[in-house]
Amino acid sequence: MKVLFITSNRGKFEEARKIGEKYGVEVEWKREEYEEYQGNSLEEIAEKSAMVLSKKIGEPFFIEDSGLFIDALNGFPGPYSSYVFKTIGNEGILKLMEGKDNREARFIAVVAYFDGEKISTFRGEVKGEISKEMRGMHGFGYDPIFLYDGKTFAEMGDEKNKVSHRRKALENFFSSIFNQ
Ligand code: ITT
Repeated sequence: MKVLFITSNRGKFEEARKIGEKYGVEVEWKREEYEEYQGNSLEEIAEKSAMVLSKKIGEPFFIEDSGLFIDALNGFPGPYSSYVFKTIGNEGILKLMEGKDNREARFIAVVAYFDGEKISTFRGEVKGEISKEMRGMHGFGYDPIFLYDGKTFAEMGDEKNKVSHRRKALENFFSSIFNQ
């Protein structure tokens, strides 16, 4: 079974491809920037963006919207994670976190799947902490500053794929759509 993943982010695609393999799903990359609908929740953004894309793409596809939510910053950068990463990056986040005792954070991923007729969404979440400095060479985005069980996601390599928010969202998605 093949399914199209529309994303501009190679890191996301690589992670999804490996997870798909375990489900016998071949995840095919359609590298495309699309206009991301703005909204207050990842579900709203993913669903509305998929709706716009479905008018253009005639076959089944999924997109995934994700973000880092930091407790001490009231959930920032949340739905703005992509923009914040491109502007202030990991160094900027570490600066904002200087002097903060509560370093708890969550990654959340929402998959929106268009089956040719309707859109369904699937969610995944992982809890961790913001590190004090960047560590590790693997992964992408905020991985070097996201601590899970004493290691950053960027230090975990493929181990990250066992516990990530994307893994959980995709598992929900693959198991409910392709495992029937
Ligand atoms: P799309 O084309 O799929 O939208 P994007 O990179 O713009 O790709 P998002 O809008 O979902 O993705 O923004 C998510 C941001 O959060 C982006 O900067 C990612 O680098 C970061 N992010 C998401 N998942 C991550 C993960 O597993 N590890 C590290 N950073 C992550």
